[in-house]
Amino acid sequence: MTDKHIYTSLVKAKKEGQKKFVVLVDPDKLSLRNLEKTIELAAEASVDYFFIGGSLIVNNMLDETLKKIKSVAPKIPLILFPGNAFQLSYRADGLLFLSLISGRNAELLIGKHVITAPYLKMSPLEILPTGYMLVDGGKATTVSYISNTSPIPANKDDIALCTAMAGEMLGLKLIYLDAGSGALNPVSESMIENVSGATSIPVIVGGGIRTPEKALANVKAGADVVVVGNAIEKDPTLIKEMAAAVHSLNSVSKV
Ligand code: 1GP
Repeated sequence: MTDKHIYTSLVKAKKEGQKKFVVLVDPDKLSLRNLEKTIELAAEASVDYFFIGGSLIVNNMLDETLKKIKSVAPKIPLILFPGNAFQLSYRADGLLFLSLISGRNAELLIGKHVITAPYLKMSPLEILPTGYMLVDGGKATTVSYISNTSPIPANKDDIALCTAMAGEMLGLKLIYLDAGSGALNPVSESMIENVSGATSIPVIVGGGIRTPEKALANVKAGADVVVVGNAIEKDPTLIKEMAAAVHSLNSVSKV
């Protein structure tokens, strides 16, 4: 366990205008060799966190992946981003306890949470209650299919804003705006601006971010945390530029 204060550090960073960059690792998609390279590059680029998860983890690599990351980059906290209730491992530091607030599937709003609560209560993981909002990214996603929910239309900033406000009022601690893995269109800057302007909790943004320019535009629009998965799986060397783009605002705000 490297960090038991993930949420405290996220809130502090938000207050100070320090932006965080996350590499999402889907244990199903990376070979162990690629994984090692990705972790080394992430450590060099001062990536802030790893999110570990996928909609379906079918190859039983979750524990192996966590073990590998811990051995190569022990200082970067590992946060589970579970696609379902089975994606649990005590090797991680924290867990996004996701409530799919953009959808109307009661199981994913509260049902699965009731089932997993006693296990999580006993676990050493830091639990991070997260309002998860799926936004239309221009193509059907696994999450949308599996969850049997429709995403928020990409141009409906008002729906996103009210959903995030309600999530915060319900006591959720983080908002995650996600266009879905490999989205054709990432979440728009205007939606990010609206959501972050209407809430005071940290806002995580991911899905379809392929360039450092878009990562930078997102933090300028108000994202506190930027998550990239697919683009880095395809080209791990992107990590450096992506992290630098997100962190570039940090030095500006420190001056
Ligand atoms: C998906 O937000 C993540 O849930 C990351 O998406 O893989 O498209 O970067 P990408």
